[in-house]
Amino acid sequence: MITLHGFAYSNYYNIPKHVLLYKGVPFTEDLVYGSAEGYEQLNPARKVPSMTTSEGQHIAEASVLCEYLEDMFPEPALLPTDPFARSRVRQIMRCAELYLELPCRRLLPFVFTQQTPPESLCEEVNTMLDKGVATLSEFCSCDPFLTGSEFTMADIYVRYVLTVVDAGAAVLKRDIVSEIDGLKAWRGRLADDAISRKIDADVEANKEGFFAYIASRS
Ligand SMILES: N[C@@H](CCC(=O)N[C@@H](CS)C(=O)NCC(=O)O)C(=O)O
Repeated sequence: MITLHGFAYSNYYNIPKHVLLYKGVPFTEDLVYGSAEGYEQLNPARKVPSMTTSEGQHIAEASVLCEYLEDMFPEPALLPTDPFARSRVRQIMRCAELYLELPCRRLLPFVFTQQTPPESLCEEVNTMLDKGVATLSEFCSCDPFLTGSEFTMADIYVRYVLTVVDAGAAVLKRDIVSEIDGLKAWRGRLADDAISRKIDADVEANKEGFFAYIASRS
């Protein structure tokens, strides 16, 4: 059986977890933080999530896990069959990560410590966020799903990307979700789903443990 390693407070962990639940693939969860002894054998980069396949192979990187799961368990599909449509799903995922998640992640230390980030960092992050907003505004119809009528991997990916975006962009007094037409309503629709509700409940249940872990490391 597949084992998903990581912790529920991680937005990246929740991406393959949502995919596994959506596809109905049986899996077990291994609650572990990246600094745990031996974790480097699962992922040398010590990032969460990682996954162990039924054959005992280890894989890491959230988007790579998603692609693996799509290859291994094609139904229900999370990628369209048309190559261009598939590339659009991947482009949304990539741009949401590069231009929204990763820049906002740079602000998390300031969120956690309630300190003001340097102006130069804010400017860099704002520039990247503008690129992300432009891309998602251009390519997401949000009607009802990001790319239109089909629910895809992009819907899952962006849902969890946005948790870090909310936290980071708040420091800049930006509400990225409101800057992209239709995204707020799309987000509400997705949240009102049994899998999303389960994952959100698991996040809440791990909150105390996660902050205790962070405190133990500082
Ligand atoms: N590129 C990685 C990023 C994963 C990532 O940043 N995970 C965070 C938790 S949300 C982590 O492991 N942080 C620990 C660290 O950076 O040491 C992926 O797509 O899986």
